[in-house]
Amino acid sequence: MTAKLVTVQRHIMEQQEKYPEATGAFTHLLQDLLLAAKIITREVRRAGLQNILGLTGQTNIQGEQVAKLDEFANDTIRRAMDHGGHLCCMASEENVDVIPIPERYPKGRYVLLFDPLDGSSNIDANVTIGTIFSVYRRVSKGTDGTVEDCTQPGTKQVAAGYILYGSSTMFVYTTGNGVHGFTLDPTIGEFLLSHENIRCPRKGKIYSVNESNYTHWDDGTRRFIDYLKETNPETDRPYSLRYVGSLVADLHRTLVYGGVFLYPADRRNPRKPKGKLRLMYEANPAAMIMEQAGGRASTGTERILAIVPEELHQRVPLIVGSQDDVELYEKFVSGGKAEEGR
Ligand code: AHM
Ligand code: MG
Repeated sequence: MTAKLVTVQRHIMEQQEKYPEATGAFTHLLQDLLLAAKIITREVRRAGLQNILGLTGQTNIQGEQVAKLDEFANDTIRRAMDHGGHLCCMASEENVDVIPIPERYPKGRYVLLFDPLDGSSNIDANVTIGTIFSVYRRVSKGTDGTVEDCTQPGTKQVAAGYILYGSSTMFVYTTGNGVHGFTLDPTIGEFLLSHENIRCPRKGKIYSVNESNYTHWDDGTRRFIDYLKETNPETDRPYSLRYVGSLVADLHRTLVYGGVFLYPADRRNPRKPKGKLRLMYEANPAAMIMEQAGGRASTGTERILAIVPEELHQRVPLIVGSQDDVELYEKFVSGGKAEEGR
């Protein structure tokens, strides 16, 4: 006998049954998102065969070039989510303002934040990309959601997850009861449970960072990376370096194999004084997932989930991964010695 067969829909319903007050709205919300995931998967898989690679010629709120697939993924999620009656508003990394629910549709009590296609600079080279999202409960009064609903601290997330368009498509999510992974079986169009209750190893052997930014980092970060390159007596070899350049892919590997992913602040780079990754669309969902798997997520000095957001598109340093590796980083940036982290 191999593992039990469970669809993601069934799993989500079983999770919700633990909450007697649940109305089913949240289950429907995730189901609508899964539809978008399947449609984006279809387009990503055929991207080289149709005219959807390359750039639209537009620049997004982040000042980055918008790829055609970015735009497609953003539109697909909006179209799948705006009419179900579960959301009061959405916010996307690709849009300047909060996305309202159109007048003609009912409004609900949840808020969806998402990066529709993370790692989009990798698309044309056929490298793994992903979608990453967070769900919150609305806090504002009135019918339409507001920016206040979209800028809650990460501790208020009711769910977080990502879809990884890799060698297979995976859906990984948490509602605060562990982290569960599902693999899309393209022959039946269903996500099936493949990774139940994922646990991030307490300590890893891999670090993941864009090291070309080394000269722009603070001393603690540089010393930490130098330290990881020394021989580790526990393994008799240095940490290995792996960097895809798609957060969702680097996060997934870190979750499964352990280790540490870093996108620190570039203190001497005026373009990235607070790092590159976005608190609301990338850091918070990554942090909830990692903490739920037994790992840790930090700016180096502060728990990611405890940050009180100042604005929708805020950037933060993100250091996420195995508990021991992230704690060791924190010791380095606070001026502690390497030996203390052993
Ligand atoms: P994007 O949301 O525009 O795709 O940018 C975010 C991406 C992350 O996926 C990845 O971790 C990071 O940017 C890579 O940045 P860099 O090219 O500076 O290493
Ligand atoms: Mg993006």
